[in-house]
Amino acid sequence: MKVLVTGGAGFIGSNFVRLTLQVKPEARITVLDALTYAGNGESLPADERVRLIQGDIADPDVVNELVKNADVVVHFAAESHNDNSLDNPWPFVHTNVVGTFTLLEAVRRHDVRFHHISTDEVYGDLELDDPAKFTPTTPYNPSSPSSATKAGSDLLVRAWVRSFQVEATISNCSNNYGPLQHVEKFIPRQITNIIDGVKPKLYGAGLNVRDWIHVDDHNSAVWAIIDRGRIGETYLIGADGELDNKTVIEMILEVMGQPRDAYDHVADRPGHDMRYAIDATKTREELGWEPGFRDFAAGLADTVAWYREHEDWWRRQKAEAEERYARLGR
Ligand code: NAD
Ligand code: TDX
Repeated sequence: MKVLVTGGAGFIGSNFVRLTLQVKPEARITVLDALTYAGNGESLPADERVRLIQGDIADPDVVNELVKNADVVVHFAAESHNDNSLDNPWPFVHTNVVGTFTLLEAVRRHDVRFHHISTDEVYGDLELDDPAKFTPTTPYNPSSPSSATKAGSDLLVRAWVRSFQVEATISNCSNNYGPLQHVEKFIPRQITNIIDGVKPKLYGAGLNVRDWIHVDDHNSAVWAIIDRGRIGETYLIGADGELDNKTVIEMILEVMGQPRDAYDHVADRPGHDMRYAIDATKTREELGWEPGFRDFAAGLADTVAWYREHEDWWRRQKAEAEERYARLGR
């Protein structure tokens, strides 16, 4: 099986490549990645079954050539950070919308199976006391330029399935944690701050809730969808991991041997979504998928250990990421 992984030098994509080598040892993997600030070739394992092509998913020539030779395209490439989209939305429109369009045109032309990786933030947010969670029929209601461009890309996929019979599926997953995540994101930012002797930074009061899932559980669900999912369907991926940000910061501090209150409150993110929560019943019942990581505290401790052991991997990103936060006042 020839698998084309877009964005495979990023956080979730590189973990997907690693998982694929284990669960599909016969697969040959081509990673197409622009190696933006968020991509790192060193995240990929050195293995003769994996090759990295540096290129832009919005470049039809590069995309056509690679899609033509693939059996399945798994599309992770994206601009993925909300704070950056508030600073400069254009790369989000380029990659998330134009890039996804370019891939869809190529899979349509060459009749190749496509799986689109999306996010729960396309549904907007929930109130803290809302008994409902997001389901595959929740109306789209994105808040930020990042979520709006991801929502736009999902709608393009749906239209290409219906109008052009493209063989595609979509997954919308909740917040991922684990190794190889860029230090701009919430959990790695706090871990690496503490390693550097800097206090963690909590936006606003920290009551916002995210539904945490280990990156390997996200990726095992992606394979379940590619293997057994129905064409044209949307599958939600989540592991019932709701926690507020204040609690997560306190847990990180505790794992790292610091007082639980040794963090700073900083300015809130404009338009900050209050709560995300996934109902993954359809994915569990229809595909027989179950998350393997059920103990967030243990997964967090492993993640802390990974960042302690891989300073050479993240050190290069850290100063630049903190400079961007300093400009945003966060
Ligand atoms: P990431 O920012 O770590 O990685 C994105 C990768 O895409 C990088 O390697 C980058 O170089 C590459 N890329 C960006 N623009 C490109 C372009 N024009 N052409 C080719 N490559 C390009 O992101 P991530 O956290 O790994 O997220 C991957 C996907 O999963 C995204 O679609 C995101 O919306 C989705 N998702 C993420 C989360 C999360 O918690 N991180 C949760 C749900 C869904
Ligand atoms: O320093 C921080 N302090 C803080 O309190 C940072 C960086 C974040 N936060 C808060 C904001 C959010 O409520 O933590 C929460 C998580 O923030 P992010 O890691 O930026 O993730 P989020 O905005 O929830 O978006 C994530 O989930 C949806 C992914 O980054 C997206 O790619 C995915 O689409």
